[in-house]
Amino acid sequence: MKIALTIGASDPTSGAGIQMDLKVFHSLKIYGISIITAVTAQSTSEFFLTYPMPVEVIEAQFETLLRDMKPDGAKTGMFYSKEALLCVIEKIKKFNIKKFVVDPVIISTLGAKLIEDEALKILKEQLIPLSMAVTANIPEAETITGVKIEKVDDVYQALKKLYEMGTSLAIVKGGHFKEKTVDILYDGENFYKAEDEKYCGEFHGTGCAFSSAFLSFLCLGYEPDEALMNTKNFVKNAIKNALKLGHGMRLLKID
Ligand code: PXL
Repeated sequence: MKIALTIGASDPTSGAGIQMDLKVFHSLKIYGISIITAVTAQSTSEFFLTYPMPVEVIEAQFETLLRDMKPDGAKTGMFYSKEALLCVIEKIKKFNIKKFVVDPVIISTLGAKLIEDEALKILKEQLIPLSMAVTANIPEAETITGVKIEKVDDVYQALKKLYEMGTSLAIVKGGHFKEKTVDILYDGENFYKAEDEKYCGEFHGTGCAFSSAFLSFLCLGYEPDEALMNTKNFVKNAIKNALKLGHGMRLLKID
């Protein structure tokens, strides 16, 4: 059985963060393991606080777990602190994780800041160059690349910049466009486009579901363009069947 590692924060709703990633891995028949960088207190309608894990605890999770199990791939989500990020960078290098997907988590759907400013600079300069893929939504791609994205064509420019920052597969998810969703992947040579109709409503955790599904398909041996199409379909179904279980955002249904 393939093993995928998620490195990120706990979301008590299970709608995002490591809980969501583990559900996605399980659904795609991959054994999921996890390392926690921070604990959040949040609901579907309120983001209350972030408690960053002490860096010694993050380090201990890596050393203990990865001495025993070798993941086929890994992804990162929320780091919050600069110390957490620097520790993860060191461990990704040390344990030589090749299939490595970065979900550049910056702000939560409810507007909470999920990364310190100093850490964001390190994410761009030191984490992205280690990655096989970066999965950014439009606001994240704008922040990281400095390209203002107003129409689909602007995405191509942002993708080139993202690729130049050192990833092998730059992905910008276009869920934030009005009539349709367009996800585009750039591998340095070709652009691959996955288009779909857009579902209305406020959903929690689509970015986490996308990045963990994409990593899963890479671990299962799919080529990047096939992995993109499969991921698109997977996330689309989870959004189509989303559940209103709390008072706020709907939660994706992972079967
Ligand atoms: O979707 C980004 C994200 C990642 N990780 C955690 C989150 C969120 C968004 O709320 O809470 C823990």
